[in-house]
Amino acid sequence: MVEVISSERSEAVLAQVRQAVKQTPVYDVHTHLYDPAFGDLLLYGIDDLLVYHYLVAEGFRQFDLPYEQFWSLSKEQQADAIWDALFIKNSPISESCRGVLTTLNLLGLDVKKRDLKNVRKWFADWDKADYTNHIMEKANVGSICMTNSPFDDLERPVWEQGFDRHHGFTSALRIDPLLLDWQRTSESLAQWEYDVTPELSDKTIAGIRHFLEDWTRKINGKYLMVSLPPDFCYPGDSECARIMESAVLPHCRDHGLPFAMMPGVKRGVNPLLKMAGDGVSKACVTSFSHLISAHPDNNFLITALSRENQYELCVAARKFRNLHIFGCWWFTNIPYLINEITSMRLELLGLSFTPQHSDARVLDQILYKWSHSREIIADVLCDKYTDLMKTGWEPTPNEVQRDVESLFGGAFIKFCEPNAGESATAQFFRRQQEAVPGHA
Ligand code: FIX
Ligand code: ZN
Repeated sequence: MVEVISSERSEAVLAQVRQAVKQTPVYDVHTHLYDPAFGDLLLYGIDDLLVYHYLVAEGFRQFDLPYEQFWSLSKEQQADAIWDALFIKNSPISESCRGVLTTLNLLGLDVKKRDLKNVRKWFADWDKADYTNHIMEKANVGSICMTNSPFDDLERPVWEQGFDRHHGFTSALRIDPLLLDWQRTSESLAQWEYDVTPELSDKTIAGIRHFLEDWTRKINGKYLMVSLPPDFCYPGDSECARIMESAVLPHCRDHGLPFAMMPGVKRGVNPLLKMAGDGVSKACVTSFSHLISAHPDNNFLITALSRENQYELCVAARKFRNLHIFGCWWFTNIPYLINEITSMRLELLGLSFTPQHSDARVLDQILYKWSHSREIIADVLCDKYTDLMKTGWEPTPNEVQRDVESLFGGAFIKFCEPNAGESATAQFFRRQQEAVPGHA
Protein backbone atom coordinates (compact mmCIF):
# COMPACT_ATOMS: atom_id res chain seq x y z
CA MET A 1 0.00 0.00 0.00
CA VAL A 2 1.28 3.51 -0.90
CA GLU A 3 2.07 5.79 2.02
CA VAL A 4 -1.05 7.74 3.04
CA ILE A 5 -1.14 11.52 3.07
CA SER A 6 -0.17 13.04 6.41
CA SER A 7 -2.96 14.50 8.50
CA GLU A 8 -1.40 18.00 8.19
CA ARG A 9 -1.41 17.76 4.40
CA SER A 10 -4.95 16.47 4.28
CA GLU A 11 -6.09 19.22 6.71
CA ALA A 12 -4.48 21.77 4.38
CA VAL A 13 -6.35 20.37 1.37
CA LEU A 14 -9.66 20.46 3.25
CA ALA A 15 -9.02 24.03 4.38
CA GLN A 16 -8.41 24.92 0.76
CA VAL A 17 -11.68 23.24 -0.28
CA ARG A 18 -13.59 25.31 2.27
CA GLN A 19 -11.83 28.47 1.17
CA ALA A 20 -12.54 27.81 -2.52
CA VAL A 21 -16.24 27.14 -1.80
CA LYS A 22 -16.47 30.34 0.20
CA GLN A 23 -14.51 32.56 -2.17
CA THR A 24 -15.56 31.34 -5.60
CA PRO A 25 -18.39 33.46 -6.98
CA VAL A 26 -21.38 31.47 -8.11
CA TYR A 27 -23.56 31.68 -11.20
CA ASP A 28 -27.09 31.45 -9.79
CA VAL A 29 -28.70 29.62 -12.70
CA HIS A 30 -32.39 29.86 -11.74
CA THR A 31 -33.99 32.68 -9.77
CA HIS A 32 -37.12 34.80 -9.86
CA LEU A 33 -35.11 37.99 -9.36
CA TYR A 34 -35.06 40.90 -11.78
CA ASP A 35 -32.50 43.31 -13.14
CA PRO A 36 -32.99 46.52 -11.09
CA ALA A 37 -34.22 48.20 -14.29
CA PHE A 38 -37.50 46.32 -13.72
CA GLY A 39 -38.22 48.62 -10.76
CA ASP A 40 -40.80 47.24 -8.33
CA LEU A 41 -40.56 43.74 -9.82
CA LEU A 42 -37.22 43.32 -8.04
CA LEU A 43 -38.28 42.55 -4.48
CA TYR A 44 -36.06 43.19 -1.47
CA GLY A 45 -36.26 44.07 2.21
CA ILE A 46 -37.70 42.64 5.39
CA ASP A 47 -41.40 42.70 4.43
CA ASP A 48 -40.81 40.81 1.19
CA LEU A 49 -38.54 38.40 3.06
CA LEU A 50 -41.29 37.71 5.59
CA VAL A 51 -44.15 37.31 3.12
CA TYR A 52 -42.14 34.87 0.94
CA HIS A 53 -44.56 32.08 0.02
CA TYR A 54 -42.43 29.50 1.84
CA LEU A 55 -43.15 31.41 5.09
CA VAL A 56 -46.79 32.07 4.25
CA ALA A 57 -47.42 28.29 4.10
CA GLU A 58 -45.77 27.87 7.50
CA GLY A 59 -47.57 30.91 8.93
CA PHE A 60 -50.98 29.43 8.13
CA ARG A 61 -50.11 26.38 10.21
CA GLN A 62 -50.00 28.72 13.24
CA PHE A 63 -52.52 31.49 12.45
CA ASP A 64 -56.04 31.24 13.69
CA LEU A 65 -57.35 33.81 11.21
CA PRO A 66 -59.32 32.85 8.08
CA TYR A 67 -57.46 32.78 4.73
CA GLU A 68 -59.34 35.78 3.29
CA GLN A 69 -58.58 37.87 6.35
CA PHE A 70 -54.83 37.35 5.96
CA TRP A 71 -55.00 38.16 2.25
CA SER A 72 -56.89 41.38 2.94
CA LEU A 73 -54.01 42.71 5.07
CA SER A 74 -51.35 45.06 3.68
CA LYS A 75 -47.91 43.59 2.98
CA GLU A 76 -46.55 45.10 6.18
CA GLN A 77 -49.44 43.69 8.24
CA GLN A 78 -48.95 40.24 6.68
CA ALA A 79 -45.24 40.45 7.54
CA ASP A 80 -46.16 41.40 11.13
CA ALA A 81 -48.49 38.40 11.40
CA ILE A 82 -45.80 36.02 10.10
CA TRP A 83 -43.14 37.53 12.37
CA ASP A 84 -45.42 37.16 15.36
CA ALA A 85 -46.51 33.58 14.57
CA LEU A 86 -43.18 32.14 13.39
CA PHE A 87 -40.52 34.17 15.21
CA ILE A 88 -42.11 35.40 18.43
CA LYS A 89 -44.71 32.79 19.40
CA ASN A 90 -42.53 29.90 18.19
CA SER A 91 -38.79 29.55 17.71
CA PRO A 92 -37.88 30.10 14.04
CA ILE A 93 -36.47 26.63 13.47
CA SER A 94 -37.62 25.88 9.90
CA GLU A 95 -35.21 26.43 7.00
CA SER A 96 -37.25 29.37 5.66
CA CYS A 97 -37.36 31.09 9.08
CA ARG A 98 -33.69 30.41 9.71
CA GLY A 99 -33.07 31.92 6.27
CA VAL A 100 -34.54 35.27 7.31
CA LEU A 101 -32.30 35.32 10.39
CA THR A 102 -29.16 34.32 8.46
CA THR A 103 -29.93 37.11 5.99
CA LEU A 104 -30.35 39.74 8.71
CA ASN A 105 -27.25 38.50 10.50
CA LEU A 106 -25.15 38.69 7.34
CA LEU A 107 -26.42 42.24 6.82
CA GLY A 108 -25.07 43.11 10.26
CA LEU A 109 -28.43 43.35 12.04
CA ASP A 110 -28.76 42.04 15.58
CA VAL A 111 -31.54 39.46 15.42
CA LYS A 112 -31.64 38.74 19.14
CA LYS A 113 -33.23 42.17 19.70
CA ARG A 114 -36.31 40.87 17.82
CA ASP A 115 -36.87 44.48 16.77
CA LEU A 116 -38.85 44.36 13.55
CA LYS A 117 -39.45 48.14 13.48
CA ASN A 118 -35.74 48.91 13.51
CA VAL A 119 -35.02 46.29 10.90
CA ARG A 120 -37.61 47.97 8.64
CA LYS A 121 -35.91 51.31 9.17
CA TRP A 122 -32.52 49.88 8.18
CA PHE A 123 -33.86 48.65 4.83
CA ALA A 124 -35.70 51.90 4.08
CA ASP A 125 -32.44 53.82 3.57
CA TRP A 126 -31.13 51.85 0.56
CA ASP A 127 -31.12 52.77 -3.11
CA LYS A 128 -32.21 49.72 -5.14
CA ALA A 129 -29.31 49.62 -7.62
CA ASP A 130 -26.70 50.12 -4.89
CA TYR A 131 -28.38 47.50 -2.77
CA THR A 132 -28.34 45.00 -5.66
CA ASN A 133 -24.57 45.37 -6.05
CA HIS A 134 -24.08 45.25 -2.28
CA ILE A 135 -26.06 42.01 -1.91
CA MET A 136 -24.46 40.28 -4.90
CA GLU A 137 -21.04 41.11 -3.56
CA LYS A 138 -21.86 40.02 -0.02
CA ALA A 139 -23.47 36.78 -1.20
CA ASN A 140 -20.56 36.25 -3.61
CA VAL A 141 -22.96 35.68 -6.46
CA GLY A 142 -21.29 36.74 -9.71
CA SER A 143 -24.22 36.35 -12.01
CA ILE A 144 -27.99 35.86 -11.60
CA CYS A 145 -30.22 34.22 -14.18
CA MET A 146 -33.72 35.70 -14.19
CA THR A 147 -36.92 33.86 -15.12
CA ASN A 148 -38.44 35.94 -17.90
CA SER A 149 -41.98 35.43 -19.03
CA PRO A 150 -43.46 37.25 -22.04
CA PHE A 151 -46.84 36.22 -20.57
CA ASP A 152 -46.33 38.37 -17.49
CA ASP A 153 -48.22 41.63 -18.00
CA LEU A 154 -45.93 43.56 -15.67
CA GLU A 155 -42.70 42.27 -17.16
CA ARG A 156 -43.53 42.30 -20.89
CA PRO A 157 -43.77 46.10 -21.28
CA VAL A 158 -40.30 46.55 -19.76
CA TRP A 159 -38.77 44.31 -22.43
CA GLU A 160 -40.83 45.97 -25.13
CA GLN A 161 -39.65 49.39 -24.10
CA GLY A 162 -36.00 48.32 -23.71
CA PHE A 163 -33.52 49.18 -20.97
CA ASP A 164 -29.80 49.17 -20.14
CA ARG A 165 -29.02 45.76 -18.78
CA HIS A 166 -27.19 45.20 -15.50
CA HIS A 167 -24.01 43.23 -16.21
CA GLY A 168 -24.78 40.73 -13.43
CA PHE A 169 -28.12 39.47 -14.80
CA THR A 170 -28.77 36.90 -17.54
CA SER A 171 -32.16 35.75 -18.85
CA ALA A 172 -34.10 32.54 -19.36
CA LEU A 173 -37.27 32.35 -21.45
CA ARG A 174 -40.08 30.87 -19.35
CA ILE A 175 -42.84 29.27 -21.40
CA ASP A 176 -45.23 27.46 -19.02
CA PRO A 177 -48.44 28.99 -20.47
CA LEU A 178 -47.37 28.04 -24.00
CA LEU A 179 -46.93 24.38 -23.10
CA LEU A 180 -49.48 23.91 -20.33
CA ASP A 181 -52.41 26.07 -21.42
CA TRP A 182 -52.29 26.33 -25.20
CA GLN A 183 -56.00 27.03 -25.72
CA ARG A 184 -55.81 30.24 -23.71
CA THR A 185 -52.27 31.12 -24.78
CA SER A 186 -53.19 30.87 -28.47
CA GLU A 187 -55.49 33.87 -27.89
CA SER A 188 -52.61 35.93 -26.46
CA LEU A 189 -50.29 35.02 -29.34
CA ALA A 190 -52.99 35.87 -31.88
CA GLN A 191 -53.55 39.19 -30.11
CA TRP A 192 -49.81 39.91 -30.40
CA GLU A 193 -50.19 39.29 -34.15
CA TYR A 194 -48.67 35.85 -34.45
CA ASP A 195 -50.39 33.74 -37.07
CA VAL A 196 -51.83 31.03 -34.79
CA THR A 197 -55.16 29.32 -34.09
CA PRO A 198 -56.07 26.93 -31.24
CA GLU A 199 -55.50 23.97 -33.67
CA LEU A 200 -51.88 22.87 -33.82
CA SER A 201 -51.63 23.10 -37.61
CA ASP A 202 -48.32 23.59 -39.46
CA LYS A 203 -49.15 27.29 -39.75
CA THR A 204 -49.72 27.58 -36.00
CA ILE A 205 -46.48 25.77 -35.22
CA ALA A 206 -44.66 28.24 -37.49
CA GLY A 207 -46.35 31.09 -35.59
CA ILE A 208 -45.22 29.64 -32.25
CA ARG A 209 -41.68 29.39 -33.59
CA HIS A 210 -41.76 33.06 -34.64
CA PHE A 211 -42.90 33.97 -31.15
CA LEU A 212 -40.06 31.94 -29.58
CA GLU A 213 -37.54 33.51 -31.94
CA ASP A 214 -38.67 37.06 -31.22
CA TRP A 215 -38.55 36.59 -27.46
CA THR A 216 -35.30 34.63 -27.37
CA ARG A 217 -33.71 37.51 -29.26
CA LYS A 218 -35.40 40.25 -27.24
CA ILE A 219 -34.28 38.92 -23.87
CA ASN A 220 -31.04 37.24 -25.06
CA GLY A 221 -32.27 34.03 -23.40
CA LYS A 222 -29.66 31.54 -22.24
CA TYR A 223 -32.14 28.66 -22.14
CA LEU A 224 -35.89 27.98 -22.36
CA MET A 225 -37.70 26.69 -19.29
CA VAL A 226 -40.92 25.04 -18.19
CA SER A 227 -42.18 23.51 -14.94
CA LEU A 228 -44.16 20.33 -15.55
CA PRO A 229 -46.89 18.50 -13.65
CA PRO A 230 -46.11 15.01 -12.30
CA ASP A 231 -48.30 13.39 -14.97
CA PHE A 232 -46.30 14.72 -17.94
CA CYS A 233 -45.90 11.80 -20.27
CA TYR A 234 -43.74 11.20 -23.34
CA PRO A 235 -44.31 9.90 -25.93
CA GLY A 236 -47.82 11.24 -25.84
CA ASP A 237 -50.27 13.29 -27.82
CA SER A 238 -50.93 15.98 -25.23
CA GLU A 239 -50.74 19.53 -26.60
CA CYS A 240 -47.75 19.99 -24.30
CA ALA A 241 -45.79 17.10 -25.83
CA ARG A 242 -46.80 18.14 -29.36
CA ILE A 243 -45.74 21.79 -28.97
CA MET A 244 -42.53 20.69 -27.30
CA GLU A 245 -41.67 18.34 -30.13
CA SER A 246 -42.73 20.44 -33.08
CA ALA A 247 -41.83 23.97 -31.92
CA VAL A 248 -39.79 24.22 -28.71
CA LEU A 249 -37.16 21.54 -29.35
CA PRO A 250 -36.54 22.53 -33.00
CA HIS A 251 -36.22 26.15 -31.84
CA CYS A 252 -33.70 25.14 -29.15
CA ARG A 253 -31.74 23.09 -31.68
CA ASP A 254 -31.62 25.91 -34.21
CA HIS A 255 -30.45 28.41 -31.61
CA GLY A 256 -28.12 26.06 -29.72
CA LEU A 257 -30.09 26.57 -26.50
CA PRO A 258 -30.84 24.03 -23.77
CA PHE A 259 -34.39 23.27 -22.73
CA ALA A 260 -34.84 23.26 -18.94
CA MET A 261 -37.59 21.13 -17.44
CA MET A 262 -38.70 21.14 -13.82
CA PRO A 263 -40.97 18.15 -13.24
CA GLY A 264 -43.08 17.28 -10.23
CA VAL A 265 -45.01 20.41 -9.28
CA LYS A 266 -48.73 20.10 -8.55
CA ARG A 267 -50.03 23.64 -8.91
CA GLY A 268 -52.85 24.86 -6.68
CA VAL A 269 -53.14 21.89 -4.30
CA ASN A 270 -54.63 24.41 -1.89
CA PRO A 271 -55.73 27.47 -3.91
CA LEU A 272 -56.66 29.31 -0.71
CA LEU A 273 -52.93 29.64 -0.04
CA LYS A 274 -52.41 31.36 -3.42
CA MET A 275 -48.73 31.11 -4.44
CA ALA A 276 -47.99 29.07 -1.31
CA GLY A 277 -50.53 26.44 -2.34
CA ASP A 278 -48.47 24.37 -4.80
CA GLY A 279 -47.47 20.81 -3.93
CA VAL A 280 -45.36 17.93 -5.18
CA SER A 281 -45.72 14.43 -6.61
CA LYS A 282 -43.33 11.97 -8.14
CA ALA A 283 -42.85 12.47 -11.88
CA CYS A 284 -42.17 9.81 -14.52
CA VAL A 285 -38.41 9.83 -15.17
CA THR A 286 -38.91 7.19 -17.87
CA SER A 287 -40.83 9.78 -19.89
CA PHE A 288 -37.92 12.21 -19.62
CA SER A 289 -35.48 9.49 -20.65
CA HIS A 290 -37.62 8.78 -23.71
CA LEU A 291 -37.75 12.46 -24.59
CA ILE A 292 -34.00 12.92 -24.20
CA SER A 293 -33.21 9.72 -26.06
CA ALA A 294 -35.48 10.74 -28.95
CA HIS A 295 -33.73 14.14 -29.22
CA PRO A 296 -29.98 13.51 -29.13
CA ASP A 297 -29.34 16.88 -30.79
CA ASN A 298 -31.05 18.81 -28.00
CA ASN A 299 -29.54 19.65 -24.64
CA PHE A 300 -31.73 19.28 -21.55
CA LEU A 301 -31.47 20.76 -18.08
CA ILE A 302 -33.55 19.09 -15.35
CA THR A 303 -34.24 19.67 -11.68
CA ALA A 304 -36.94 17.43 -10.15
CA LEU A 305 -39.11 18.46 -7.24
CA SER A 306 -39.74 15.06 -5.73
CA ARG A 307 -37.08 13.49 -3.52
CA GLU A 308 -38.17 10.13 -4.92
CA ASN A 309 -37.10 11.16 -8.45
CA GLN A 310 -33.53 12.16 -7.59
CA TYR A 311 -31.84 8.77 -7.84
CA GLU A 312 -33.51 7.74 -11.09
CA LEU A 313 -32.64 11.12 -12.55
CA CYS A 314 -28.95 10.72 -11.66
CA VAL A 315 -28.91 7.35 -13.37
CA ALA A 316 -30.60 8.90 -16.42
CA ALA A 317 -27.84 11.55 -16.51
CA ARG A 318 -25.26 8.75 -16.60
CA LYS A 319 -26.98 7.47 -19.76
CA PHE A 320 -27.48 10.77 -21.57
CA ARG A 321 -24.66 13.26 -21.94
CA ASN A 322 -27.21 15.76 -23.28
CA LEU A 323 -28.82 15.92 -19.83
CA HIS A 324 -27.44 18.24 -17.15
CA ILE A 325 -28.96 18.08 -13.67
CA PHE A 326 -29.11 21.25 -11.61
CA GLY A 327 -30.16 22.53 -8.21
CA CYS A 328 -32.15 21.35 -5.21
CA TRP A 329 -35.48 22.85 -6.10
CA TRP A 330 -37.95 24.38 -3.62
CA PHE A 331 -39.04 21.68 -1.10
CA THR A 332 -35.72 19.87 -1.66
CA ASN A 333 -33.80 23.05 -0.80
CA ILE A 334 -33.42 22.09 2.86
CA PRO A 335 -30.09 21.11 4.46
CA TYR A 336 -31.12 17.50 5.04
CA LEU A 337 -31.92 16.92 1.37
CA ILE A 338 -29.19 19.14 -0.10
CA ASN A 339 -26.70 16.98 1.74
CA GLU A 340 -28.26 13.73 0.56
CA ILE A 341 -28.83 14.83 -3.04
CA THR A 342 -25.42 16.49 -3.48
CA SER A 343 -23.60 13.44 -2.08
CA MET A 344 -25.54 11.13 -4.37
CA ARG A 345 -24.89 13.30 -7.43
CA LEU A 346 -21.16 13.56 -6.72
CA GLU A 347 -20.94 9.80 -6.24
CA LEU A 348 -22.88 9.01 -9.43
CA LEU A 349 -21.90 11.90 -11.71
CA GLY A 350 -18.59 13.24 -10.44
CA LEU A 351 -18.46 16.95 -11.21
CA SER A 352 -20.76 16.98 -14.26
CA PHE A 353 -23.77 18.67 -12.67
CA THR A 354 -24.71 21.95 -10.98
CA PRO A 355 -25.47 21.34 -7.31
CA GLN A 356 -27.53 24.40 -6.54
CA HIS A 357 -29.56 27.36 -7.68
CA SER A 358 -31.26 29.74 -5.28
CA ASP A 359 -34.77 30.14 -6.75
CA ALA A 360 -34.71 33.42 -4.81
CA ARG A 361 -37.76 35.64 -5.25
CA VAL A 362 -36.42 38.36 -2.96
CA LEU A 363 -32.94 39.72 -3.63
CA ASP A 364 -31.66 39.46 -0.04
CA GLN A 365 -32.49 35.72 -0.03
CA ILE A 366 -29.37 34.97 -2.06
CA LEU A 367 -27.45 35.75 1.15
CA TYR A 368 -28.97 32.89 3.13
CA LYS A 369 -29.64 30.47 0.32
CA TRP A 370 -26.02 30.55 -0.83
CA SER A 371 -24.47 30.66 2.62
CA HIS A 372 -26.53 27.62 3.76
CA SER A 373 -25.82 25.72 0.54
CA ARG A 374 -22.14 26.60 0.47
CA GLU A 375 -21.76 25.17 3.98
CA ILE A 376 -23.26 21.84 2.93
CA ILE A 377 -21.48 21.67 -0.42
CA ALA A 378 -18.17 22.28 1.40
CA ASP A 379 -18.93 19.48 3.91
CA VAL A 380 -19.86 17.02 1.19
CA LEU A 381 -16.85 17.91 -0.94
CA CYS A 382 -14.54 17.54 2.07
CA ASP A 383 -15.92 14.03 2.61
CA LYS A 384 -15.25 13.17 -1.01
CA TYR A 385 -11.70 14.60 -1.09
CA THR A 386 -11.01 12.81 2.22
CA ASP A 387 -12.01 9.52 0.58
CA LEU A 388 -9.69 10.33 -2.33
CA MET A 389 -6.80 11.14 -0.02
CA LYS A 390 -7.21 7.75 1.67
CA THR A 391 -6.03 6.25 -1.63
CA GLY A 392 -2.91 8.44 -1.66
CA TRP A 393 -4.39 10.88 -4.27
CA GLU A 394 -3.67 14.45 -3.26
CA PRO A 395 -5.68 17.14 -5.06
CA THR A 396 -3.62 20.23 -5.90
CA PRO A 397 -4.94 23.71 -5.06
CA ASN A 398 -5.52 24.38 -8.78
CA GLU A 399 -7.49 21.17 -9.13
CA VAL A 400 -9.68 22.01 -6.15
CA GLN A 401 -10.29 25.50 -7.51
CA ARG A 402 -11.13 24.10 -10.95
CA ASP A 403 -13.59 21.60 -9.44
CA VAL A 404 -15.39 24.22 -7.36
CA GLU A 405 -15.68 26.57 -10.33
CA SER A 406 -17.12 23.75 -12.33
CA LEU A 407 -19.81 23.14 -9.68
CA PHE A 408 -20.51 26.85 -9.24
CA GLY A 409 -21.36 27.59 -12.85
CA GLY A 410 -18.48 26.41 -15.02
CA ALA A 411 -20.07 23.05 -15.93
CA PHE A 412 -23.41 24.78 -16.51
CA ILE A 413 -21.93 27.35 -18.89
CA LYS A 414 -19.97 24.70 -20.75
CA PHE A 415 -23.14 22.63 -21.15
CA CYS A 416 -25.29 25.58 -22.24
CA GLU A 417 -22.77 27.27 -24.49
CA PRO A 418 -20.29 24.65 -25.70
CA ASN A 419 -19.16 26.93 -28.55
CA ALA A 420 -19.37 30.27 -26.83
CA GLY A 421 -15.63 30.48 -26.17
CA GLU A 422 -15.14 33.49 -23.98
CA SER A 423 -18.74 34.21 -23.01
CA ALA A 424 -19.23 36.99 -20.48
CA THR A 425 -19.78 34.56 -17.64
CA ALA A 426 -16.85 32.33 -18.60
CA GLN A 427 -14.65 35.39 -18.68
CA PHE A 428 -15.95 36.29 -15.28
CA PHE A 429 -14.94 32.91 -13.85
CA ARG A 430 -11.53 33.10 -15.52
CA ARG A 431 -10.91 36.50 -13.95
CA GLN A 432 -11.91 35.12 -10.58
CA GLN A 433 -9.65 32.13 -11.01
CA GLU A 434 -6.71 34.37 -11.76
CA ALA A 435 -7.46 36.32 -8.60
CA VAL A 436 -7.26 33.22 -6.40
CA PRO A 437 -4.01 33.12 -4.45
CA GLY A 438 -1.78 30.27 -5.59
CA HIS A 439 -3.31 30.07 -9.09
CA ALA A 440 -0.56 29.28 -11.60
O1 FIX B 1 -41.80 27.17 -11.11
C1 FIX B 1 -40.83 27.67 -10.51
O2 FIX B 1 -39.88 28.21 -11.06
C2 FIX B 1 -40.89 27.58 -9.00
O3 FIX B 1 -39.59 27.76 -8.52
C3 FIX B 1 -41.88 28.56 -8.45
O4 FIX B 1 -43.08 28.39 -9.09
C4 FIX B 1 -42.07 28.45 -6.95
O5 FIX B 1 -43.12 29.30 -6.60
C5 FIX B 1 -40.86 28.81 -6.14
O6 FIX B 1 -40.64 29.96 -5.87
C6 FIX B 1 -40.02 27.78 -5.68
O7 FIX B 1 -38.96 28.01 -5.09
ZN1 ZN C 1 -38.36 28.78 -9.75
